[in-house]
Amino acid sequence: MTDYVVGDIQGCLGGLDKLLTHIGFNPQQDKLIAVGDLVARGENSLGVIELCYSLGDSFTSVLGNHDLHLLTTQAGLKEVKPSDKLTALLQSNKIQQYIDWLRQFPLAYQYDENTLISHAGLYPSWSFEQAVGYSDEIQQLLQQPDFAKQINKLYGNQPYSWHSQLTGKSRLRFIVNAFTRMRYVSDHGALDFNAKMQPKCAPNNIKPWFTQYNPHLSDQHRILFGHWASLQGQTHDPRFLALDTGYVWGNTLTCFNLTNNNRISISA
Ligand SMILES: [Mn+2]
Repeated sequence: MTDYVVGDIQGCLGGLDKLLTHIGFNPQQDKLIAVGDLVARGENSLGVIELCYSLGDSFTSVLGNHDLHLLTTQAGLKEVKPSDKLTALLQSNKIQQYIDWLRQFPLAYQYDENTLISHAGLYPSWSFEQAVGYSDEIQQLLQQPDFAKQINKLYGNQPYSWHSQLTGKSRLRFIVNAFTRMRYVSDHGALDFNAKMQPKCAPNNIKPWFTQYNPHLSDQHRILFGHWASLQGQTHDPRFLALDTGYVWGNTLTCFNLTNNNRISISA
């Protein structure tokens, strides 16, 4: 009975297969939790979705920016980008079933009292409880019949900072951006969507979200996230576990064993 969290798979079926074999994953006993970005860019997004779907209750995920993009693309609200290599998935006769399966996943998943999983991380002024509540707001939206239209309205960068008084579209847009697109945050709490470099190359006015002080976190907390391949799995703080190690770019696919705290990576 082992629970694993896997980094960004991004359509890399070969990598996922290899990793599951390597860890001896047994869907009768073990559980796989993905940090999102299941699809896009890799060679077989359809195969990844088929495999994860087939795991039934042994699989769960949080949604990443590419997963949300799939929902709006499938609804015809966004152009299909050839570089995403989503054609086979979009043409699958089970696509509707897969979309309905994806849209039941949250943006943030609290695994236990001290462990939170989301695609991009935890906005520095949010507690776990707040994060889960904000994630629920989006999950409710994803249950609406016109979910794709609603999600499509949330594309955009503003507002850059969070206030608890935010309402309507601005509030929901910030929540989606914090959970699926965040990397750097300014000292005033503003998200920076342009910077994707390694922290040692970053300008002084922005810091990785996980180095900005969060008053709600203690040494016991841990946050598992993906989305940021240029970190190469390094945050230099044991509370923050960066699991996107860029398999789709020829590097490694990483998973974290929540039972014994081991990190396992396989090479592309
Ligand atoms: Mn991402």
